[in-house]
Amino acid sequence: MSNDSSRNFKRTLVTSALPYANGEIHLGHLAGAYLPADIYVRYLRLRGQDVLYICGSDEYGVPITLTADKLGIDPKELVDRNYESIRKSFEGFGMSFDNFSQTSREIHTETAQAFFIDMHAQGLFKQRTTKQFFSSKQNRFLADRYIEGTCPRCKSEGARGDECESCGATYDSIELINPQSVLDNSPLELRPTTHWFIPLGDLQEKLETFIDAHPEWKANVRQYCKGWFEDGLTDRAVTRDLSWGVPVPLPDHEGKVFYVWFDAPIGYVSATKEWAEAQGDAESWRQWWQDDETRLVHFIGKDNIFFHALMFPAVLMSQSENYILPDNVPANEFLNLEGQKLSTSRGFAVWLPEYLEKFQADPLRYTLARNLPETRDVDFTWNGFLTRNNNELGNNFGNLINRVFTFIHKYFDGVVPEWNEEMMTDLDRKALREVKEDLEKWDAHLAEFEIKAAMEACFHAGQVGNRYFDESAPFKSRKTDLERCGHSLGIIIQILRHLCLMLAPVVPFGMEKLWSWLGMKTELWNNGWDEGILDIPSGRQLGKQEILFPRLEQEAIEEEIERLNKMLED
Ligand code: B3M
Ligand code: ZN
Repeated sequence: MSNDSSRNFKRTLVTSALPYANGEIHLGHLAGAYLPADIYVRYLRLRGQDVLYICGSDEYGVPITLTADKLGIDPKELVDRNYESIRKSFEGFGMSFDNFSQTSREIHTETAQAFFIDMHAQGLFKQRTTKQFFSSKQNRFLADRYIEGTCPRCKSEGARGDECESCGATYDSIELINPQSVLDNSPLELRPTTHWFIPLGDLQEKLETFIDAHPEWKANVRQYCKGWFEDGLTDRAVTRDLSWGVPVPLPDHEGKVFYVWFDAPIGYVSATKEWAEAQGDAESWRQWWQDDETRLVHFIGKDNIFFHALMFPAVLMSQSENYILPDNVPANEFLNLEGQKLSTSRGFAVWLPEYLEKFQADPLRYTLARNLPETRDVDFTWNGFLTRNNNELGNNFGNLINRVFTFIHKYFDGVVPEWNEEMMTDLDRKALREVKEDLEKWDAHLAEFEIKAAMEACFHAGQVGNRYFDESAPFKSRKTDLERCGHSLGIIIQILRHLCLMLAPVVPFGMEKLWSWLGMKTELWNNGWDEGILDIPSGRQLGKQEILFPRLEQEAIEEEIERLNKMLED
């Protein structure tokens, strides 16, 4: 591979941010942490690299208990339900995780607790007592999200625990006037409570050295880190007074659990352990986390940078056992929808389960991949989706594939016609050279996480294929020079083989089919590259094709646009 940094590594561990099990997946999630990671992982598999792709749902935190309370069900029931639904829609979208776990599983409790105990035993945490609101009626401390009162600034009522919706002020909940529980309006009192803090301030120098060693990281990630260093890192509590979470594994600390951002990233480790156990080699997780020849890559959205670039590395470097640190944290910016910010609370989003009820995964994967928020926020529009599907996926790629296969089946019994060096013209050579160069560019860009640029090269190769088809005109030579006609088709089959490699990580459903129609013997996702870069010889029997990327009519998206418009009016 062209990537310099990958040369010293034996294997790559890729993670996508663990989605909160508090609702469904929407397009914003996909464009941020999921599709780019899946494309990258499929690319590595295609290139024959040893890669493990880990994810799972993030199942603790206050929003989960709030939702569960509202529905009158147990938090565990809620997260199990949501887990199942998220897992299913990721599967429909073609996410190729090696393991998709849950942080509410036993293996995660054990793993997260072991991380905590290790740091505690080394005396690395600071213990501090602060005052927090307590409901004597419910006999528990309340998180900010459960507290309401009079705004300390504008004095309006019904202000939330840490911010006022009337005046927009944010504050510490202890400043709130007449604090009450949102659950039963009972009055609250301040009581002392003890928590453990990770001393990020003390670790700042080490973290700066770590970030400085990665000038190749995306500018946005480095920029954010620089800002936090300038402000100075502060101690962060890793525990909370809640009932839903990983229990703090110390005596006499009932009612205390880990702060969800402490345990969630450890979920990557737990999910790897779970995977290793399922493989029948429980200890093999170590090679993915504790061997310096493993490269760790976290795909996330920009709102998760702090925790993946600083907080989790701080935890990893504080363990007494050796853990590798992330080699890269390719964070994406945000996706907007029809020119507006997504809003999950208002439901202004495109939800994956609903999308999959009506459409195929490939067109969405393609559309998002062509317009990823790699360096700036981008906009998704349904009309853009339609155009990409019909003009690019359909015309530039699908039609070309379909025309060539139809032609070969009709006039050459579906066998790759004779094509050879003696018959090569400048036109043939130029086309083959161009797609080869596109493939090389594609490869170099993907190795650097530059998916959009890789897609440009792929799109260009499609244009080369179409132009070659028109200019070599087998549909004319068929009547005048059947040998020339066959030779041209042989060349186009080579072009399709290039396209198949380049499109495979992005539209895997379609390309797995094309791969088999091309009569490839090896598994696409197990170093298919090595076969894919070789000529497809004359005489090979091709499979029977079908339409890969059907056209979509305007009506198909009208309903979606209307639904969103209505939501904006409400
Ligand atoms: N669940 C936040 C998010 O989905 C959080 C990520 C955890 S990654 C360890 O944006
Ligand atoms: Zn206010």
